Amino acid sequence: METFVLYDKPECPFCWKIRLALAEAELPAEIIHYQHGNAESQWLTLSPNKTVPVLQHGDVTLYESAIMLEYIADVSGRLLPQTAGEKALPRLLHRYSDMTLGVGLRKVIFEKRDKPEADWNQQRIAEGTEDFFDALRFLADTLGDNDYFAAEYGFAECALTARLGLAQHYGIAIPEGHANLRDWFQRMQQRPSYSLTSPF
Ligand SMILES: N[C@@H](CCC(=O)N[C@@H](CS)C(=O)NCC(=O)O)C(=O)O
Repeated sequence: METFVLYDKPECPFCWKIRLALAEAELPAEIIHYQHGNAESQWLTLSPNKTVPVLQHGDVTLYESAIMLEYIADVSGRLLPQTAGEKALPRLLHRYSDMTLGVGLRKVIFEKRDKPEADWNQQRIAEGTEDFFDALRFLADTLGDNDYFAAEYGFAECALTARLGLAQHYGIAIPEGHANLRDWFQRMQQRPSYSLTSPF
């Protein structure tokens, strides 16, 4: 199989999700920091959105992480269940991770990242944390007693593991009331893909 090339930023949740997908699908990949040396000028020509991740595979170039997940699933035959109905939930949860869970978390990270603690806006952090906790409730209910969000490891695991990994690093723990989600995250962190892809 031809090697994948991923233009990447370590702490970007979209990039981390793709690193996880590549690792879990056991696809060969070269990870390039998008701002290193020549990579920056190459990357700028590849992404019309000027965002990372960008994924190249042979003559295919992808610049939206949702499409990358679909491509990785198509190429590897992993990460998505078989039927249209079974595929719907992991796709929806992946979207939920980016569009809903990510909103509160982003507020907290942008407030804390690269700033001394004395400059943090605590109200903004509290608001972001509350939004994040609100979004977690739906995930805990959806997971229930299952090992994975779908029948097996897939899109939801890649997307949510990256978000929860970032949350943990920036001081937000999954509330104790969501024991199922805490256990799920612990299991995700024990997988080889986590240590292989974590920026922390
Ligand atoms: N919808 C895009 C969003 C990607 C995105 O927002 N990436 C951010 C980093 S997390 C980015 O590249 N920002 C510009 C920069 O860092 O220079 C995707 O899913 O791939």
